[in-house]
Amino acid sequence: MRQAGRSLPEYRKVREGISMLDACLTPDLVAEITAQPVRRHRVDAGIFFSDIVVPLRLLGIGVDIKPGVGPVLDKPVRTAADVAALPSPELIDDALAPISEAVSLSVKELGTTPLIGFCGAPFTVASYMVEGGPSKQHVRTRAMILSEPATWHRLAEWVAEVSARFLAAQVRAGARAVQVFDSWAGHLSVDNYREAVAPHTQRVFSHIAELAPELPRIHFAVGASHLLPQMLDAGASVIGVDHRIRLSQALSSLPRAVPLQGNIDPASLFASEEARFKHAAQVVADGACAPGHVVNLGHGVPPETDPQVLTDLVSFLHGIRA
Ligand code: 1CP
Repeated sequence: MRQAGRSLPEYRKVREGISMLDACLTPDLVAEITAQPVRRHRVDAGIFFSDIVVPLRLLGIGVDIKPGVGPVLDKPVRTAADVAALPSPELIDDALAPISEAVSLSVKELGTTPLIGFCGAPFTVASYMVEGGPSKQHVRTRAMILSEPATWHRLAEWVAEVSARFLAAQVRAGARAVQVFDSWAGHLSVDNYREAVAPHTQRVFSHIAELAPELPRIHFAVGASHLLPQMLDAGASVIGVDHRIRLSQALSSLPRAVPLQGNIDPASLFASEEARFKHAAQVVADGACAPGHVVNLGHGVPPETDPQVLTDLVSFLHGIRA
């Protein structure tokens, strides 16, 4: 999950004096940061150190990740003319070398531990483009879907093409699973999701499925318990589940049984150890209903998390499996 590294002193040390997006485009630094949480916590997979807005930077769009805020764009994309002025998506192929190199180095650094590649899904990335930065309700983006559907579809198609190429580069360079983050899709109704979002996310998944049919394709959103069947339909083979719904409930809402990921409440990292382990054990027991369960938090690691709490949680979870 996002930002496991952010709570680590060794992460803060190597990031000193370098901006987030510059760090993402420095391959040996990416490999080091990707490996840090794996070395320390002994988790079973690493997640590529990058961000969902890195493809925008690669295409020359003015975007920065402001510390303590998140991705911010110089010029929001709000009209048909703004969308028409975006660079052609294929141009990203000429800028992907630092990503391919960073993945290759990360894979080498991780040894036998697999690397998970990722990208942002069209709705979530487009929401940063339309809003101009992080937002609580994504109102302008959802308004565009309602009143300017043609502009919306062109923008979502653009993001899908760019994200798919960014993710495909990671797969070609050795990522062993992919995760598509549609973090903010939970704000959409089922109808809006199905009509305005699913066809574009499907484009991302089908691109990867054609390239590497056997690779697990994880799909994740926050607060999206009502959308899980549609998220599976969009072409995923594993469904990420936040902490709001039991895994058994998530599974029974799906048209077919697939492996699940996630579900440990990030708030449990701040609870007593007894309560945390009890909760984690319940999640693992409930996850046994699915044909597979990638044990994970239901969302990112809060930056103020005590790293030792994560190390001890991983060790507790490995003990359950043994
Ligand atoms: O643990 C890791 O470092 C993994 C790499 C990773 C991933 C998978 C980062 C690094 N970002 C992401 C994905 C990402 N980025 C998502 C989807 C996953 C999720 O929901 O958590 C989203 C929504 C973003 C956008 C983003 N980037 C935010 C959220 C802002 C908001 O709207 O609330 C933030 C804070 C960032 C910055 C960022 N990305 C990654 C890191 C380590 C950081 C923090 C940078 C820093 O402070 O040094």
